[in-house]
Amino acid sequence: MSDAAQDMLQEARSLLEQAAGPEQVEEVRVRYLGRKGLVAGLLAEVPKLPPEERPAAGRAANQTKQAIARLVEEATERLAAAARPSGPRPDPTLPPIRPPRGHVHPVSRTMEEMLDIFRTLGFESVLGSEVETDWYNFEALNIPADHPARDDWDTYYISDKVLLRPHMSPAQIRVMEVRQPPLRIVVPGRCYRRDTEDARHFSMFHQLEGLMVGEGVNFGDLKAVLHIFLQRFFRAEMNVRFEPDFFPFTEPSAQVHCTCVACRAGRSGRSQGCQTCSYTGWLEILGCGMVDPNVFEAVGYDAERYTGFAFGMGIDRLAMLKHEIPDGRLLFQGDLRFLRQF
Ligand code: 2NL
Repeated sequence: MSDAAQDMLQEARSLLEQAAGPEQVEEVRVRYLGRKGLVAGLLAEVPKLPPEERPAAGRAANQTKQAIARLVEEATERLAAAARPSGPRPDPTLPPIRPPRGHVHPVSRTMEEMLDIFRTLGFESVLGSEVETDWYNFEALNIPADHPARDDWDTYYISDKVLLRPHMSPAQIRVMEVRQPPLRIVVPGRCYRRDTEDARHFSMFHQLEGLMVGEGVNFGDLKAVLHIFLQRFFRAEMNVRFEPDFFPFTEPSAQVHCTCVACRAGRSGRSQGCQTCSYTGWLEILGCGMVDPNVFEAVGYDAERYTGFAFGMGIDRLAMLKHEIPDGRLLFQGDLRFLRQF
């Protein structure tokens, strides 16, 4: 093969090896094998040579042409192979891969269940803000600045007069400010308290408060609503016990106890109790009372005409009792091995 033909083949080979796509291979093919390409130029030179050199030159030119054509084919095949997906082909008859599906958190579920029960008793649910002012958190609730009861709700302050709510009452005050009785509302949500965390105390927790205001609303109504609620929530017959207590915003106030849901001592004939009820047979389940007239005055209600009751209970605590969760911190640590059980 002539030097010129040799060089041409070498050059074409190196260009084809570097080709990164079919367009580049095609460019090389046109450059060498096209009608006006370099190989055609080589062949056109043959008749101009002395007669004895023509056969060899012609053979060299034709061999170069075939060699480059083969290289072009190889390069095309190499690029096609690289572009083909590797591994097994997808099977379109298989069911689709579904993204993992989450589910409702046990505290949210408990909250929904509670709201459902109160809804059947005529209570609508209302939401409020987690950041509230001193007025809604304390002043309107008959807790003046120097009152020792403030210590019970010591919480996180954002400024002198703005703080994270330590209970759900602010949302209820806001509803009373803009609506007249009769009123039946429940407000669920997150609250904050400065607390040392343990199995039953958290600096963030969920509470549900309720309020009923109207003419002639009395303590008997309060007892009936709470008794019905507890029996529906725990799906069991329950004894309830009201014990005098104190809250600045209710008078009289009571602490409500109910049959221990873990051992049902008292209702089952057993009387020993268990660890959950500290061997008393009773669970301290919520606080309540008749709304203090000072609260009605703060929101502009006629305290001579209207009476009402209010109550508050921990949603996390009810979820723990219902599902026998021994340590409430499990609810908020986000460990899916725990949460997937609900
Ligand atoms: C408890 C007790 C309670 C209330 C909350 C309330 C709200 C207004 C007016 C009067 Cl707007 N009272 N809320 C009343 C009694 C008890 O919660 O032990 N919570 C964990």
